Amino acid sequence: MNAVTDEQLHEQFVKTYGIEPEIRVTCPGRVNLIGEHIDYHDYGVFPMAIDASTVILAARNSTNNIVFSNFDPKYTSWESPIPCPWQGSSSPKWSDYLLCGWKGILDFEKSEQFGISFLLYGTIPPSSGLSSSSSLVCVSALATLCLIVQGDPFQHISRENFAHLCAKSEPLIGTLSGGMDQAAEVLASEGTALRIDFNPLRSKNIELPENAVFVVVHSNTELNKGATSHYNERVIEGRIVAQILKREFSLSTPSFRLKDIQTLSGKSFEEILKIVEEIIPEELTKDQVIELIGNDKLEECLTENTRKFTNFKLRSRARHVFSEAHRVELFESACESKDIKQMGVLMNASHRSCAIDYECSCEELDAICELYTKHGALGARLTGAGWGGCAVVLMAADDVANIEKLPSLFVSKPGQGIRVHRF
Ligand code: ADP
Ligand code: NG1
Ligand code: MG
Repeated sequence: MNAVTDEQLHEQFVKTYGIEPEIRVTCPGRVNLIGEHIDYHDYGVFPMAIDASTVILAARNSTNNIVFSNFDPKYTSWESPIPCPWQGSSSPKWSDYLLCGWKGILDFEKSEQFGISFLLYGTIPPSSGLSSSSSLVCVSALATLCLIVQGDPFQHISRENFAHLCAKSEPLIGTLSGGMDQAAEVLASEGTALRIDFNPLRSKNIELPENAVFVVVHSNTELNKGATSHYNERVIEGRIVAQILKREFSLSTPSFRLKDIQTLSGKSFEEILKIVEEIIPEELTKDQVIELIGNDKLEECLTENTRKFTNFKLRSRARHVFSEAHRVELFESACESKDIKQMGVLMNASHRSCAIDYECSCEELDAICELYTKHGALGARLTGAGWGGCAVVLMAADDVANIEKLPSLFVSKPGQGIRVHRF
């Protein structure tokens, strides 16, 4: 679709609903520079917001209906009378992402349901690792909040708490996701990347070296995470590793996040990686997991829609998580000392680890990384959950001419976070 102007969107809203919009919320997508599949273990990550975004126009209506429509006709409109009984979805449609944000805010505000009209328009390539899904959740949550409270919504709830609320709401579509995407999209400031840490959620603005250019390249493949079980499988495998390590270190914490286990064990990254090689089996069947940790501990790891899994890869998954978390630390130091070569080395290592140990790449993504590396990229890696979608490539500014003829989606500079305009 061609770019749509604010005026066209406004006109479409009035035409669709016969009322004026009260609010416009704009939320960016994000590209993760490094730190993949570790946010759900509470390890720090290193994303930045991008210019591509999702926009929502919103108003209260007097019809006692919740109505969502999309400027792009390929997304069919959705409507429900209130009270709407929605509690989540296991095969999400686009409207379900909006319902996540809507429900999160109504529950938080302890608000009665009321009639609302939303019109959505998004320019983030969907299912491509640039987190279009979270931007739908966040625009919906903020629009709902702004229809309930007056003035600046971030005087009412801090940006951190709002991002946390959105992160807790998105799993209603069935993905056991971490909090990176909502945090990146809510906490970003224009011009700087972010180092985000969890539990409690906090972020630090980090300036990227001036001679570093990040290019986002689409592999022309997509994966809708909500419609497959790859992502949840990885989360569960990590939880099982955590249970085995807890037993090894005699820890009594209820947490099954690998960062908590590492912290409580007092082990360095090098030490814990060595222990993983020594004691974590490469692969186990469900029965073997039960034999090793007991049925109760396995049950703690599973959710209703992950109970069906029968085989678990463990050692290589753990190797990825601990080594990737370590790479985030090293990347931050390299970035601060403006060592872009080292940043590239770490991005390449991250891609290898995602591809080989975490098995979340695909042929097309590997080919993109190879192609750009051949043309002088310092680093290239998949971004987001993977199995399709986009790669992020680091070029030295002087070498950008080398890639002019290659397919690229956009050159990315750190963009701003979610924002609201009241008409
Ligand atoms: P991503 O990596 O982009 O977050 P997900 O698989 O998590 O990918 O989410 C993609 C889903 O988000 C799509 O299948 C669609 O339901 C929804 N989505 C993304 N962009 C839009 C849009 N502009 N309009 C409607 N729905 C969208
Ligand atoms: P994408 O691919 O943008 O949906 C997902 C998760 C993140 C994180 C990354 C992998 C959601 C909402 N987001 O991102 O939490 O785990 O994969 O690093 O599921
Ligand atoms: Mg997503």
